Amino acid sequence: MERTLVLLKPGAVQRGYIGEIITRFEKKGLKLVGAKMMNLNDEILNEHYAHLADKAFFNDLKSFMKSNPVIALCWEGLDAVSVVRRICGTTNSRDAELGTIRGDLGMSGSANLVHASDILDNAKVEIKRFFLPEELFSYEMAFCNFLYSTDEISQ
Ligand code: IDP
Ligand code: MG
Repeated sequence: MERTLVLLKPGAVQRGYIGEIITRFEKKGLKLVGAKMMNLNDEILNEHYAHLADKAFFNDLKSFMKSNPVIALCWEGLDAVSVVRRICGTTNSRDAELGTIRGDLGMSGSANLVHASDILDNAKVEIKRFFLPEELFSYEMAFCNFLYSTDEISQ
């Protein structure tokens, strides 16, 4: 099973979509193994968005991410990284497929409601960036035999 990081960005918190977005991941069958509200600062954002440091929108993006608290979530499941990315949709909400979080709930290429780790190696780094080990939980889902086949559960 993989774990991946999701951030509910300031727009999701302000617009009252925390429940709506969490429900989409829950309904899919992902297991929530970590959740907390946080105020982000330059230190964590400079790391988290290091791949965008040379972009003209970098400072605006950081200001936006600091404008309100975010919700950090860690989801677990088979192929969780790619499954969560597909539930979120492509970066620009106006282009994102209908049925995705960004495609259904947003209009912006920047204020696009959610962050989701893009690949497994980055997910591992990002989960450590946002969660202490004791803030992550391991537990059995009582219905996992109905969510996965026996061979999938062991992956
Ligand atoms: P992702 O969130 O879909 O993985 P990234 O390319 O990693 O997309 O960009 C991180 C975040 O930076 C995006 O989610 C979005 O908030 C912001 N961003 C990306 N491209 C643009 C842009 O062209 N203009 C403004 N903001 C952008
Ligand atoms: Mg990204």
